[in-house]
Amino acid sequence: SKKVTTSLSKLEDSSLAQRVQRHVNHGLGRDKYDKQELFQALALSVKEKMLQRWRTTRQADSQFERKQVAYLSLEFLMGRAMGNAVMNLDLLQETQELLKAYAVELEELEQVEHDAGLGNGGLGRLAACFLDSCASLDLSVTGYGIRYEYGMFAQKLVDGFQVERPDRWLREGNPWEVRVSEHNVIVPFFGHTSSYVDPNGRRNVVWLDTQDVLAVAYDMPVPGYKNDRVNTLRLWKSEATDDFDLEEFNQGDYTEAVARKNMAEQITMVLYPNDASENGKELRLRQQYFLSSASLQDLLNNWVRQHGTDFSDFAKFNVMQLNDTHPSIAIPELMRLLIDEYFLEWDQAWQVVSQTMAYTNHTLLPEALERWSVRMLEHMLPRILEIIFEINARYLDLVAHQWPGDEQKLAAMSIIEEGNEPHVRMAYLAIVASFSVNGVAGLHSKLLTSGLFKDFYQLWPHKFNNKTNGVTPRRWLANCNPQLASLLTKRLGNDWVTDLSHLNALNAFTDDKGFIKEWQQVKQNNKAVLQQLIKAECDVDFDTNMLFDVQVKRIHEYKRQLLNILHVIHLYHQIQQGNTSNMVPRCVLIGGKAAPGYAMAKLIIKLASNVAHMVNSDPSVTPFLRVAFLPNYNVSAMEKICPATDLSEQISTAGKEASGTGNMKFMMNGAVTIGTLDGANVEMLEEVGEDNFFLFGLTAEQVMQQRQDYRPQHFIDASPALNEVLTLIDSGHFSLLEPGIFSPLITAITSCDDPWMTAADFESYRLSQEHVAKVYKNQTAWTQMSIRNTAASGRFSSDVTIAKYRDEIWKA
Ligand code: DL6
Repeated sequence: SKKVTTSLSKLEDSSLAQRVQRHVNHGLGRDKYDKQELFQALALSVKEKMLQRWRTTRQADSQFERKQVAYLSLEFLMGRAMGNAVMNLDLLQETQELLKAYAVELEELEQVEHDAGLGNGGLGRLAACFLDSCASLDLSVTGYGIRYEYGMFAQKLVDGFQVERPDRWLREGNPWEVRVSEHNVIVPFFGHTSSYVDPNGRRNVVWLDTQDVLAVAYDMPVPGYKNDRVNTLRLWKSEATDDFDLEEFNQGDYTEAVARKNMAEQITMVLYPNDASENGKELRLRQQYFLSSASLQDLLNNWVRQHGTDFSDFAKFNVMQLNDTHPSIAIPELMRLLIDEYFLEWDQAWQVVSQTMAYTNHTLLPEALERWSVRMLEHMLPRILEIIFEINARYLDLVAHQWPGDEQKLAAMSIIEEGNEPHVRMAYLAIVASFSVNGVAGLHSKLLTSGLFKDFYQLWPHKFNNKTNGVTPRRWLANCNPQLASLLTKRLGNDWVTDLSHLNALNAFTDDKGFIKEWQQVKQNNKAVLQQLIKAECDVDFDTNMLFDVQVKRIHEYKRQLLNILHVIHLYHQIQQGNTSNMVPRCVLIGGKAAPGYAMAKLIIKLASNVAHMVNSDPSVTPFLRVAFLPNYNVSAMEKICPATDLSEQISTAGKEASGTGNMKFMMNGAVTIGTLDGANVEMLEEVGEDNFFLFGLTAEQVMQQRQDYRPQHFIDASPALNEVLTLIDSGHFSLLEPGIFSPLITAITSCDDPWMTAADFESYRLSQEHVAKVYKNQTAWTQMSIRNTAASGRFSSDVTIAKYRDEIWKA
């Protein structure tokens, strides 16, 4: 091992330039190479620079017996790795210098890297931000996820309709990953259970005749910011086991063997693209169990290697953070491994499980709360279902003790939802087994304890806590907005990169004319970059002198892109009427993916596209308004969008958006928010003050009250503007070739059952937008608001969030 270390450190010592040259010359073996190949050579070289640090990190973590955190998540929306790695490893200058020999800019090379789109949106990107913060805070945290062959689908627009295309992100290989077969484990599926009494009189259960799948680890390095730590993101790939193939083969059933092999490999083939509704599919459950089992076996193997099979101290050195309920099947799986494989008694095993599991909830939407049919579990994971039943029986004893004779309470709180088709409520299972349950913003956590999980809060108030989300300032400020970053560093020094509270000091410069000018110049330059992107992707001309008004996120009714479009139509109508005197010219950008099966979301995209087309093709309108729907919104697009945005749209129905994290990225980059009192908007407003935030709309409480007797027509009658807009859509003005296509949207807005209350908030939104225009006309006042937003964004660094997880949950 010493020898390996020495040769590795030699490898680290050789310059990046030498290494790139070697990869180009020997790796590619030819004189001609394209940008993709040069990118691969550079990525391999940067990875080599990390190898020694990676190894040292692993050794140090095991030697010093630090508490290890496993962050279990079905999604890690990492985006591109190059820019981040070069910055965190402090290789920027060296890289820029060496690339001169190849006559290429680093930025150009970065563009050819495929996004690692292993997530849907907020939840997956949060996991990625957390990994960066954990490494930068020198915490021993391993991310465990799935190496999907196909990540989040690529979105194309055809005649304004979303079309999904497969995302083969691994086509060119992934230079950052290392396949580590020594960590392979076997994950069982199907089969049946049987019990026997051993010579000591203990009843043991065995899970027999299983169909086994091999889990192969692919490690990705996660470098901390200039601190020598390199943590690991371990992604599991499913493969057929050799044994399995052989057995079938020997029976002469070759075709069947190959078909089964495909079944095994299917598990990690594709990411489910639903962000806010449960998937309910058998393959999804397989993915969840596969990830959970492989990761737990890995953790237990590590433990046993160092400590043997005494697990009494396990919880002292291990904690598992469950990113939503997606990996919560890990709870019965850890019970199974401890009881069936290591022969712990139930109570001992439960002690371990309930002291190591912590659960983060990311949604209040009932349609996103996972439930698995008992029937499906019984077939696919029979031993796991037995354990869930046992957990439930013991827990219900406790409930019965707390609320004697209250049968209704028992049924309401049971992990098993009875009925024609009984289901396991995964959130309840997660709460019962976890020592910590957290929401992701103050309002969200409050709504959890006062609503969705009220009974559980009564039973175990100590378990519940809030951890407001954050985003990493390395990717979302330092790396994506280099011009603003250098302006900040010039004024404040560069400690802000690791302690974002330093940005507060910007408030001292809000009256500094020179500073204001520089700030404006940076924004202009960033707008020019986005202008080019919009031209290239949408063939729409954005004008950098106009206000850039942006809403990018998954398309969902609760996020209310529809409200935004209604306002755009209102502006369009006003312009056509010649009412432009108070108008500020603006470019409206909307982007985001709809879940493939979500018809309303897809219709909203179609409306945005059609409206954009009408607006952009009317020369009397374009001096005041331009609209683009950007296809295939992803992490890399956001890196160009948030630095260039003036106005950030965070307009969800209050009480529906758990936190939001895009809102924080915009704020950090000096956009001013127009938003409702929802999710983390509430805390952003608290930080920046009402004068620097365009607030509108019903509160969460008012939304709940309104729901009792909602009359959208009342709001439509009271708002001539809304009336005009709905009439215009209804007239077919935006659907000349597709008559009636948008009527489901009108029906939704005018329905008393509209849970998103678009009509109720329209007028307040419109007035707030008028206020935006008024302020924007005074460029100095606007810039001061912009500066104050960046200044107040320190609390939304994921470093702050992770420090709280570390101190209050992980105790690491
Ligand atoms: O916590 C990260 C992110 C929040 O910022 C969003 O508000 C929330 O919608 C999102 N939740 C999901 C739902 N998935 N599930 N379950 O993506 O989490």
